[in-house]
Amino acid sequence: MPRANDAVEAVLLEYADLLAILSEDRFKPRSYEKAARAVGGYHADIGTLEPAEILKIPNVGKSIAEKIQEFLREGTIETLESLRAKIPPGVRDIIAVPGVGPKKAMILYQDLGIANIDDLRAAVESGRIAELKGFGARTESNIRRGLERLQQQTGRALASVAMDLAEDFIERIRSNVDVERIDYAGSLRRMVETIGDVDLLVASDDPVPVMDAFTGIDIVERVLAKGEAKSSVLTRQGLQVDLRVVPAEAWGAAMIYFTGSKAHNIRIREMAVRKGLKLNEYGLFDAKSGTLIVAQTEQEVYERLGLPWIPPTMREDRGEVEAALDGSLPDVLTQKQLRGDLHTHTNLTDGLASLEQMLETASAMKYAYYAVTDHAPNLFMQRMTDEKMLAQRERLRKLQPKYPRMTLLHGTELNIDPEGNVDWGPEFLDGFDVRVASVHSMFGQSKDEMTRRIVRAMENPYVNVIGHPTTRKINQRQPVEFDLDEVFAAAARTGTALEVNAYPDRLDLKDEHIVWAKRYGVKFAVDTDSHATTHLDHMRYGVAMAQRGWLTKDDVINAWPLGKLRTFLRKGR
Ligand code: DGT
Ligand code: CA
Ligand code: CA
Ligand code: ZN
Repeated sequence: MPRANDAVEAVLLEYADLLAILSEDRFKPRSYEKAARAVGGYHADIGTLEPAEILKIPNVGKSIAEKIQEFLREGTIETLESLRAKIPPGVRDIIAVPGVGPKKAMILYQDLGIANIDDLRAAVESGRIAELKGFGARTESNIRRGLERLQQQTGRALASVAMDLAEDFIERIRSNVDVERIDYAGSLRRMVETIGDVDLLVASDDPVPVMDAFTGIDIVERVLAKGEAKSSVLTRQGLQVDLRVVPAEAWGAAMIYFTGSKAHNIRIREMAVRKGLKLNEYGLFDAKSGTLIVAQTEQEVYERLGLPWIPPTMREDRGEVEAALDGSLPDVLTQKQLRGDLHTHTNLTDGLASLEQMLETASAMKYAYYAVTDHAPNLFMQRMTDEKMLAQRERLRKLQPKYPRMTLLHGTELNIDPEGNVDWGPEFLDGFDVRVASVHSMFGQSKDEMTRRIVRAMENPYVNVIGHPTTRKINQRQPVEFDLDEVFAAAARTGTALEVNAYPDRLDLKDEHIVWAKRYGVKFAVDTDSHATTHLDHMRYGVAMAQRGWLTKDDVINAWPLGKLRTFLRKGR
């Protein structure tokens, strides 16, 4: 079962949005939003907590705790219902349009009766918005652009969202019917950064009960199609899930077919044809006689085509088939090869968990080293001071004996200012084991300025890793612009690693950029940027992105033994 935390997070976020639209209080919505994030990232299942324990969740005060309990007990919150009664649900969607915001959404609703995105689109087209008091032509064109961006985004879910959903479906189907095999395929298995729909594959000789179990799951909103071989449903969160039932004997061929990508499939099907074979979802056949040759495992099918097994994350027809043929397919990074995480936060800044909680969770991941990298002072919201940083270092040293197998590294996440400088001078920086540096402000600089800014930061002999280099947030914020060739060349030259940030909204650098940077000899750090204990598990998304970028353990500094890592971090100082 999924944790109740997700449902509570969603309901508190809705509460925050509705308050932002309806109340004059600027702080209250923010406190609900913070509580929502805290619950979402909390290590324990909130459904199992006693009231006193709920109060211990960061950012959850008495009033919010009571609402959470009411929700867990009743399935809803009375005061939320009364807020919901005041405005149509579509108004909440409007505040998600870049350029609108809660106050404007309320005016649009009150003055023009705009109650959903479609109304808003019509109003923009008719020019009515520019005439509204306090809006004007500029706001209207901002909203128009916001709507366009929204259109590009909708329909594709974050890989993490799709993964949680897929795993939930798999578990529920398994607990209801006896299936020989069940797994996810499609773009999710290839770990593309966003997912159009989830594709599930089941091996069974008895499809009817499987389909019944699938379409009967309570998070299914609508059944789009139901047959013996294939069914499709729409979930309540609006994501489509396809399920296909195949005979167990054809599992491997079906997995290859439905994992895709389409381009990869076409490539290997052509290879089959040239060998006088025929490849489809039922197996690999002799083209003339139609006799089945192999179908049961992916391995067998690839092998018969003269290829090694190709990891799903590489099946994009980006040269993997050619590389496999000439024996140069790299052994891409695996999660087991990672020896540590070099970018994580605690509640000393904006993390949700204490240092002790983060270390406990990290040690369960069997890391050989682990870096704590809380935000440096120039991110003013985080109220960091030199004293706090030094006190944390002291605390970390005291905790070290508890973890004989995991070396605790003290680091920080520096802020790269518009000129490329960072928070501290050499003396203070020297006290850290590792320093990540990231752009957290002035995203709108020109391409030249941004290039100079990042290169300058990398030339700092203490900056080891550039955190989330393009600062994009998938479906939320565009990447900043810089000259990729110049930055990648400088990263290689200065011995600065570029991050592959595993946080599912970021995935930054992304696959194409990784491939590109690797050609310059850049080294990478695959990090979670965790702000909660549950985030440490996001490493899988970073590993997948690294695989999609064809990285091996030699390219990734946190796959190296500590001694080699330490040498890299010294940057020749
Ligand atoms: P998505 O859902 O847009 O994120 O991307 P995919 O790759 O999951 O695409 P989807 O769901 O349409 O199909 C799943 C896989 O099934 C796809 O990767 C390859 C295979 N497939 C689907 N339709 C075709 C087809 O017409 N020809 C071939 N060769 N393969 C197909
Ligand atoms: Ca799909
Ligand atoms: Ca599909
Ligand atoms: Zn960070």
